[in-house]
Amino acid sequence: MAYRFILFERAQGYASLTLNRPEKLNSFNADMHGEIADAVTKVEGDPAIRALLITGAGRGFCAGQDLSDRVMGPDDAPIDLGDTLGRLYNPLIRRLRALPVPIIAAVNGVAAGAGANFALAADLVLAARSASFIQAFCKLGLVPDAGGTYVLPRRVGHARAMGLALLGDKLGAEQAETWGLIWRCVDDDKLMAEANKLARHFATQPTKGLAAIKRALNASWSNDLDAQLDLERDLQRECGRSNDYREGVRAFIDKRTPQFTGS
Ligand code: LHQ
Repeated sequence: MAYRFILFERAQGYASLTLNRPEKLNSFNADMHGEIADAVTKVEGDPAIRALLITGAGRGFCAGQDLSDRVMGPDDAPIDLGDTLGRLYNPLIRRLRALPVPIIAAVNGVAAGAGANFALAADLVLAARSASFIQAFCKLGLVPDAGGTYVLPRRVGHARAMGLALLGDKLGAEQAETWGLIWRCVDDDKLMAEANKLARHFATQPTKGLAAIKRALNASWSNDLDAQLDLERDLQRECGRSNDYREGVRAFIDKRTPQFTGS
């Protein structure tokens, strides 16, 4: 599939996906969703891709749904937004969450609406100091989607989640880091170097173990302790059978740097 609205590159054991409609602040349209879905399928199907880096071209990360697709005249029947979520956004968020490699979002500028929650679906969110997050939905009479109502209270607590969702104010990257919404905020000119460094690091790590960590931590939001202990047991059993576990122990004993293959 030829891409028009994203860039997708593979290098050094990881893939980079860049939202590429800078003149519209990389807002989502249906074709862009199709291209992202195709790229995610490539990541899922290629064991040589051991991390995924997501960013935006130009001055913004992503301004959410392209609203110029959504303009209605007074006599038009309402568009079924539930259908848009069910077909496009929800599968995307579910697939990112289930992707068995770490996902890094490098938020280079404003991330608004579904664009903010798309970024927050990554496993590690790095943001440029000048970047911001806006739960813009309330200004349109909508509810935070793309996982927003799930992830916000869990990361920042109920009071701050309510404030962000009901007011739709801009949250700067530094505050987002202080509140625990994102992993780290870095100087603008360091963002891509830091994000690529992280992706390169993950590409040399025990990929199956990292996937298991991602699964376990994500599952912990809805599991009780018993279920989580059982899950840890099952995942550890799988991890203990991996070549990378064998290599990690061997390298420790030999006092050398492990050479993980992701197998
Ligand atoms: C845009 C957009 C945009 C089109 C900037 N669309 N053109 C909704 C419905 C369906 C189902 C799924 O769920 C959703 C979820 C959602 O995502 S709803 C929330 C949608 N997003 C927003 O409400 C954010 C709208 N954008 C803004 O509030 C501002 O653009 C922000 C605060 C993001 C950035 O402000 P500025 O830095 O001042 O940039 P700007 O407003 O001048 O935008 C630059 C251009 O990008 C401009 O085009 P123009 O031709 O005038 O230069 C905007 O019209 C365009 N743009 N967001 N979502």
